[in-house]
This record gives sequence, C-alpha cells and structure tokens, in this order.
Amino acid sequence: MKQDRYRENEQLRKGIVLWGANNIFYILSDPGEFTCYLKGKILKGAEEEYNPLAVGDEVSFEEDGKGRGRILSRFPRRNRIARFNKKGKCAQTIAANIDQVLVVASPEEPPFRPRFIDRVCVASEIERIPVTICLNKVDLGVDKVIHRRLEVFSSMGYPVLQISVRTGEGLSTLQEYLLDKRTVLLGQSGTGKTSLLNVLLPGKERKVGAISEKYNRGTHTTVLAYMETASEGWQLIDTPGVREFEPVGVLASELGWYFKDFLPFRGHCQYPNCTHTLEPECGVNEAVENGQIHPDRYESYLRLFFALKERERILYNE
Ligand SMILES: Nc1nc2c(ncn2[C@@H]2O[C@H](COP(=O)(O)OP(=O)(O)OP(=O)(O)O)[C@@H](O)[C@H]2O)c(=O)[nH]1
Ligand SMILES: [Mg+2]
Ligand SMILES: [Zn+2]
Repeated sequence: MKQDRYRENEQLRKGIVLWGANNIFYILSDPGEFTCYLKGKILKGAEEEYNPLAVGDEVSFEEDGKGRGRILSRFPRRNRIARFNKKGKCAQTIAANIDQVLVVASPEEPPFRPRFIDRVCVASEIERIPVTICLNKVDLGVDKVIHRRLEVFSSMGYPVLQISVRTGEGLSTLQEYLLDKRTVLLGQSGTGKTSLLNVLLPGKERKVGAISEKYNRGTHTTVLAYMETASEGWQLIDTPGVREFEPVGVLASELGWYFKDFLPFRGHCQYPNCTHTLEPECGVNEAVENGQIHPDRYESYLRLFFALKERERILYNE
C-alpha cells in the first residue's frame, strides 16, 4: 500500500541547483525547494569532472512527493566558471549558467592581488562571460599603484566599481549592474563577498569572517557556494574564497588570446603562433618595453603561461 502511494506521487521535475556537495543538492523547482540526492555521486557524462554538479546547474529529478528527490540528469550548460583543481587534477566547476562574473577585490585586508583578477578574466573570457571588477573596502584607502592597475582593466573594457560595504559607497551603482542577472562573486578569502550579500539581500545574517592578524588574509569563512534570489528576480552566487585560481579550457600556446590588452600588438610578432615569451621580434614584448602594456599584466601572463605549461607536461607527459 505504502509503495503504491509513493508511486502515485512520483513526478519528473526540472530545477536549478542552489547549493550542495558530494551527493546532496538543494534544488529550486516550481514550486518550492527540494532536497535531492545523486546516486553514487556520479552523473552520466560528467565522469571526468571534479564535481558533477555546481550551483546554477539545471537538472531533472524524480520527486517522492515529500520534498525529496533523486537527480537523474544534468541539462547542457550555457557556460560555466571553472578552475583547475590541483588535488583532483581536473576541472572544478564553481558555478554554471551565469550572466556575469563579479570579481571582488580589496586594497587591504587582504592586500590587492591583481594576478587573481587577471586569471578570473581569462577564465571568463574563455567562456565569454562578461566580467565586472569590484574593489571593496575603499574606506581603507586606495593608493596610486592600485588605481593605475584598475585603469588597465577599464581600458580593456571591463567595468571597474569602487565600493565599501562598510560605508555604503558605490552600492547603488553596483546594484544597477546586478539587475536582471545571475552574478557569481569570485575573490580571495576576506574581500567581503558574503558581507556584500548581507547588505544587498538582507535578513539572513550570513556568516562573515575576521581577517587574520597574523597573515592579513581572510579565514575561509564561506565553505560552499550558494545562490540566492532577490525579490525582483536577480540572483547572486556567493563562493568560498580561493587562494589559487588557474583557469581550465586553455592551452599555454593559446593564452595570449585571452589577454585583451595584448591583441593590438600581436600583429607585430614575427611568428604568427608567437607565445610572447622567448621569441625574437615579438610585438607584445615591444609594447611592454615602451609602456603600452602594463608590465605587471605581462608578469601575470608569464606566470600563468608557465603554470599551464607545467600542467600540460604533467597531464599529457609532454
Ligand atoms: N573595512 C572594511 N571591511 C569590510 C568591508 N566589507 C567587509 N569587510 C570585512 O571583511 C571581513 C571579511 O568579510 P567576508 O564577507 O567574510 O569576506 P568573504 O569574501 O566572504 O570571505 P570568504 O568567505 O572567506 O571567502 C569581515 O570582517 C568584514 O566585516 C568594507 O567595505 N570595509
Ligand atoms: Mg564568504
Ligand atoms: Zn609575440
């Protein structure tokens, strides 16, 4: 008898992953939220990935009539933001099906790290996801070096916003960027991603962390990515701060295409497949030398180039 009732209520549904890990995921469907499990932590077609499902993924599931369900499949992704997981030696998807990436940085506590921003820009360019750069904590002061580096991002076409969750500066402008979109927040630990959610989508008192006095870094307060929806319908995805961000889906030899400020100078390279490293007569190198490309952007490029080379050597035994 019990078995029959279960079968009667059983339904096939479609929904979006709000958060989850391992094999339990919280799915938003119409109507309501469902706690769903993924049998054996494996999903067909996603065997090679670190995590088969990420926040923002669309799935089909079978509901049991009591708010629980079993995930059956993942629908094709429109895009994803992913990084290389060194432990798993494969791609780790942070969020899927997003409209915009918001890189959250800070001038201090933790110190400004433009290389992190550069890498997120590469990962987003690979998937053609628009990026906005958001410098939080401007109440702590922003020096000239940071201003200059942020101008480089503006000149490449990335919107740069300067805000302070503490004083409220810049928040109304930021809100305009978020309207009607699903935005994922990415940034080092402690830059204020969760603090931002608390002011933009108030009422939940999500946990924010202290800055470690010893290391002047965040303390990895958020441990799982999650998505929240504003009453107007736009969505924000908060993510755990990561120390290292290495993009996936790009070979070292192709990396230069994702540094937008290099593009005008590629035509001056002697070799069409120039990697802008050791080749003679390289347009990018010349532009760095005569100040047309910011030297720190080039430094970012080199570090990522050699990191990708090393990864390729290990993965493909080159
Ligand atoms: N001075 C200043 N501090 C801020 C501002 N916004 C956030 N903070 C502080 O920065 C610290 C870290 O904030 P969180 O929101 O936890 O940072 P997070 O980016 O979510 O960090 P993880 O979850 O570890 O990735 C907290 O002590 C906040 O109070 C700001 O605008 N100015
Ligand atoms: Mg957080
Ligand atoms: Zn070159």
